[in-house]
Amino acid sequence: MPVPASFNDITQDPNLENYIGWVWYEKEVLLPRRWLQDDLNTRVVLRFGSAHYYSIVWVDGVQVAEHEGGHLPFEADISSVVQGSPGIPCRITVAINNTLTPHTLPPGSIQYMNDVSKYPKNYFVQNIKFDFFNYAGIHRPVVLYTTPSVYIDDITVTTTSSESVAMVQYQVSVVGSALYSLSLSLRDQEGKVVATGDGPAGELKVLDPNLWWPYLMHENPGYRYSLEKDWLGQYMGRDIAKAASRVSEEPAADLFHILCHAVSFLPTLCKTGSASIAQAWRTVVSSCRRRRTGRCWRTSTRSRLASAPSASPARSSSSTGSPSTSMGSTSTRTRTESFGNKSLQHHLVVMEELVRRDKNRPSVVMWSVANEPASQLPPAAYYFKTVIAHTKALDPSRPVTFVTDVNYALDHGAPYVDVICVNSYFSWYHDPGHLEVIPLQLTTQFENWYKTYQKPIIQSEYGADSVPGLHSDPPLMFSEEYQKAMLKEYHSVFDKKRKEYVIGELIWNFADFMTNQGTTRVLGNKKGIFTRQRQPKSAAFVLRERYWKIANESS
Ligand code: BDP
Repeated sequence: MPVPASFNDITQDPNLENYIGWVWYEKEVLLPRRWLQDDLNTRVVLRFGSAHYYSIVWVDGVQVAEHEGGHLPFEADISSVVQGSPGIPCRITVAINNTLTPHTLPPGSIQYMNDVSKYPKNYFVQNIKFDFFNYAGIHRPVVLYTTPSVYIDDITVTTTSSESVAMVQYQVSVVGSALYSLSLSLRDQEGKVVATGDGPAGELKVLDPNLWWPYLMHENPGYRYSLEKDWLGQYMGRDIAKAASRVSEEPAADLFHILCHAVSFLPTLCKTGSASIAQAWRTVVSSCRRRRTGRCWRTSTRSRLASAPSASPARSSSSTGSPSTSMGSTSTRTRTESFGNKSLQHHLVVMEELVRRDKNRPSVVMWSVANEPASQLPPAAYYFKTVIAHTKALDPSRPVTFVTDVNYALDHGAPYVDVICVNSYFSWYHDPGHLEVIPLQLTTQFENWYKTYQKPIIQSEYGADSVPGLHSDPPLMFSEEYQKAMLKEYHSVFDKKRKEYVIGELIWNFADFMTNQGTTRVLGNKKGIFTRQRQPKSAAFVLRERYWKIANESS
């Protein structure tokens, strides 16, 4: 099986496509001799970009890692296993289980079908209520790398800025020795040093900073500074390491109002499942730039981010959002169970992993901890209070939210978010075919949320399926014309509320994507404004025109 890849989409075997349970990967690798000479104090690390869902890793039969969670990186120091055996290949074995339970993120459950008159013996199905195909396997690259045994484990950079000065706070965590020296230089895009600092924590001052702007908004968008660390570590009296590394740092601006017009995104590609994430992103960025269809992405469910709210993989089941989707219903018991302590503890760890991976990406503007959870259930209050407080403690510099589709009066999580993110499907799941109800229902939705919480609101999903090439005049559901007409109705309300408290609109979805099979899904979800092959539908041109107009108004 190729790595990285979703094993589901690689062959034509339906059993592999729908496989649930343990899969095994194994590979022998010959490590460079210079990594394995003890006196160099080399630390050898095995890193997985992500593996879905629960993984156990062995090197030469010795267990080196165990990881729960399908979307974030994990790694293991394997030095003690591989040191001292130069010239002998080491065997890396990985067991991965993609079974979802009420405590995984996203949650799911296994249902055994015991009626032998209907199903073969030991027959079971995985019940999920989220709307994407549960791709599995080693989804991101696996790498072996080395560091000295004194090494930089983590770096945190935060910025504040005004027109004439930017402050860059940094914190560098060095592991392996208390004896080291560290100096930092901040370089501008032309390579000129604009500020320097010493020691593991401090503040750099940049006069007349070039602030970062999204493209379309500025003649010099995406300006980047580089933070270069030069350090010398000492271990047992010996100099063992000298390293320089770079992170990008872009002084952030308060961009919400002007930024948040674009797409929600599920990073799957045609026939590559959830893998090839770099390529998936390249196509999103390229489509959005070249076709001018957005400058902000809400990354949903798979938690890789761009200039947008970043999402944890938590997608619970919701009560009201998509009653007609074909995901099979998750019982109230499962949903309540998913708010228990076991799920909560796991969720806190997932947020730690997500924030650790992405906190230094200046284009991440907000963390989202869940999509459409059953936040009408009372245990949601404590659950979201805790997850949101934990995320804020991990990163006090960004707002935190989750995406709701629950009625404003019933939602137990909303009091804890900084920005209300609402999904709604007027004229689709509610009042299907009745485009004329959108203005009234959407206006009421916004006014109710604002009246209750006085917080800024983002419409984090709205949309309609369209089968590319299907046309109808007058616009009927599933035609390209209907998708366009739906947009027009939503946009007229956004335009009225945009000047007040509605600070963003994110259509569902960037591109069509694969889901479980069901009676409302035609080879997947067709709410994309692009096809799965990234070709534009008519709706993409409507959005292009709109975002151009908004960008010009605000520049
Ligand atoms: C929303 C979900 C999204 C679905 C969408 C839909 O958040 O994941 O794909 O509905 O049904 O409620 O198209």
